[in-house]
Amino acid sequence: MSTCICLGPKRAGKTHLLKALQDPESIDETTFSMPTIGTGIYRIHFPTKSPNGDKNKPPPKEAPANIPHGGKNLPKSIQIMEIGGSMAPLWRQYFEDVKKLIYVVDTSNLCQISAAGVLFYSILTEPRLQHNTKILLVLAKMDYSYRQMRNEALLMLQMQKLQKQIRQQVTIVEASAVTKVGLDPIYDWLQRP
Ligand SMILES: Nc1nc2c(ncn2[C@@H]2O[C@H](COP(=O)(O)OP(=O)(O)O)[C@@H](O)[C@H]2O)c(=O)[nH]1
Ligand SMILES: [Mg+2]
Repeated sequence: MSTCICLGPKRAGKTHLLKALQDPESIDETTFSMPTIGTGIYRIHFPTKSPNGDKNKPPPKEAPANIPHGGKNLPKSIQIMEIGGSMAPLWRQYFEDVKKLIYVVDTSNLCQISAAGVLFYSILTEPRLQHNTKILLVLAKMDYSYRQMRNEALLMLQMQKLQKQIRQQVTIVEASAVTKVGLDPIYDWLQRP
């Protein structure tokens, strides 16, 4: 079975982001996540896009999501596996048949960001992720005023150099689990085949 996995350094914001995607209301600036030990599984239901409804709200569990997206048969939910940051040496065990890979970087953590780029590079050069894996880079915690701006963050991650050396197309989204910025493009990316 093909999978979607979420990776990134410790405390980058993976759990917060996945919980916010599951239920935007469950996260605010006071929410605290314990470090993920091992792995965690999140089933994310895509919000139905009604013209006047709250786009960020996932559909109620029972009601069928009956608004097809442009007539296409897009999935209504997706399962994502978070692999805890402390498991980085073991990430490779999970690289079999990965369809989508989300890499989360904390833009407010200057000490971590360069190392996060090195780790990202080592993932993208992994042979099993060369062909059918779609990559999403999430610049997380964009609500912090002292975060790195998009361009600085990409510079510190050495994205330009990295994109020249890898085959995969990397989609980049700025996001915050607190303000919900960026959740919509992430839903779209997850839902696309
Ligand atoms: N302000 C803010 N803080 C966040 C956000 N995401 C995560 N955090 C904080 O960072 C901590 C670690 O996040 P967590 O999701 O557990 O990181 P993980 O180790 O990558 O799963 C959380 O306890 C929050 O305090 C965000 O979008 N905005
Ligand atoms: Mg976690």
